[in-house]
Amino acid sequence: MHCHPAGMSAIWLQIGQCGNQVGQEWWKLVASEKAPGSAVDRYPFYTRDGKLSALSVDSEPKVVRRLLREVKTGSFRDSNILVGQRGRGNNWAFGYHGPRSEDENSLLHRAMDSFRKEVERRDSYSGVILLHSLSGGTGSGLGARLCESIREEFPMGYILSVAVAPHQGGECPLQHFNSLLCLSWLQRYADGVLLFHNDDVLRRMQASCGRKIEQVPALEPQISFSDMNTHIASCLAALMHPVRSLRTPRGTASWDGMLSSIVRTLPRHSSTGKIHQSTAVLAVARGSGADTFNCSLAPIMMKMKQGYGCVSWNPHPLNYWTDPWNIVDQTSPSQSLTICANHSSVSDYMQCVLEKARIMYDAHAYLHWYWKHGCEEGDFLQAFEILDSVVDEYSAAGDH
Ligand SMILES: Nc1nc2c(ncn2[C@@H]2O[C@H](COP(=O)(O)OP(=O)(O)OP(=O)(O)O)[C@@H](O)[C@H]2O)c(=O)[nH]1
Ligand SMILES: [Mg+2]
Repeated sequence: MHCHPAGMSAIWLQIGQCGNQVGQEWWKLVASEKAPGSAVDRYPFYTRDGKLSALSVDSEPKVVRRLLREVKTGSFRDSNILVGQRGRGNNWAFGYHGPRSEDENSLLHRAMDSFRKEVERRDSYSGVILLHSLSGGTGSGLGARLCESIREEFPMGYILSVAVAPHQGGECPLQHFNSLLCLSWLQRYADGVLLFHNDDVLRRMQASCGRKIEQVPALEPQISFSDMNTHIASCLAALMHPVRSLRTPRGTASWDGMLSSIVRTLPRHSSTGKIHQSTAVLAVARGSGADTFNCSLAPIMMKMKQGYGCVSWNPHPLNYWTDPWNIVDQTSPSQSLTICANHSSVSDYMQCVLEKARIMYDAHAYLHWYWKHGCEEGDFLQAFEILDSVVDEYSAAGDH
């Protein structure tokens, strides 16, 4: 039986430096020769003529140029590569509205034209997966604009955003405004957001190589962006690569142990002491012992329900997929367990964005950069309101 995760016949749209660099690792992983060979598995990521189902958009050429060198030559369709002349200077407004002098030939219009053609190239269009950062001018601003335009033009297709949140330590003062605006746009126009927080990604990778967090200041990570992107790409692959629930020879996977170590890293409660909860959880088990996951299902499900604090009003909060092939580690017999949860701890991050953005907004700091590129007060007020209500909803998640 084939399950149909988000990847099926979807278009991958990578935007800005971060989006393209994460995309680079993603395509290296799923388009590699070692990836499972059957045409069915490769199908969702390619169109019939063998090109990747992907568009690459950036306001400046250098990152995309590198992408084209790194991913197998000819796998991207030339007309799906869309670059501009200069970056958007970490400014959401500049990314969203573009340079004033631009007209129908703008990056936005060119990207939408290519997107439309990519939709027409397939029998059925199911949706789009956006890869982008929440804080770069292009990734957040043009990302938000493309999300909005795609929703308007293809209202029935789903939109999943894979968004990367910046290091909290502060790389750029505009990041809080950009994240605020981008998150509020995603809340309005996307169906779902898979959030990767750069601090979390770094922390998890450091934990897995046994290094101490204190030794690595956020701005000079010994772990490079490229390492972090490989990690993000494997999480995505573990979640979105097609799965088959087939019977396989028994492995010796310790699902219980893997689950325990994942649950241990979850934040238990918010800064105000409220216990975090999940409205829904998806677990994907891959590898040679995947069928033993099904065998030990009841205790694992119980543990997952408790560990993730599943809300009582959802009668079926847990979902699981299994696959005998472990896309994440193709070198040896191995197992992986990946969990995707709608967990209220994400509201801690949003709360932090709201607080920092509010302080800057009240002090009128940096706002002239946003007015200059076409933003209005109403954009900010609406964004504050939307994000406030998301935080409130998470905080009331268990109360129904
Ligand atoms: N995980 C990860 N984060 C990245 C990467 N590149 C940039 N970032 C993060 O993305 C944010 C900056 O956004 P970029 O994607 O570089 O910006 P952009 O979309 O190209 O927009 P402009 O350059 O402002 O036009 C910062 O928070 C960085 O930490 C990357 O390769 N991996
Ligand atoms: Mg850039």
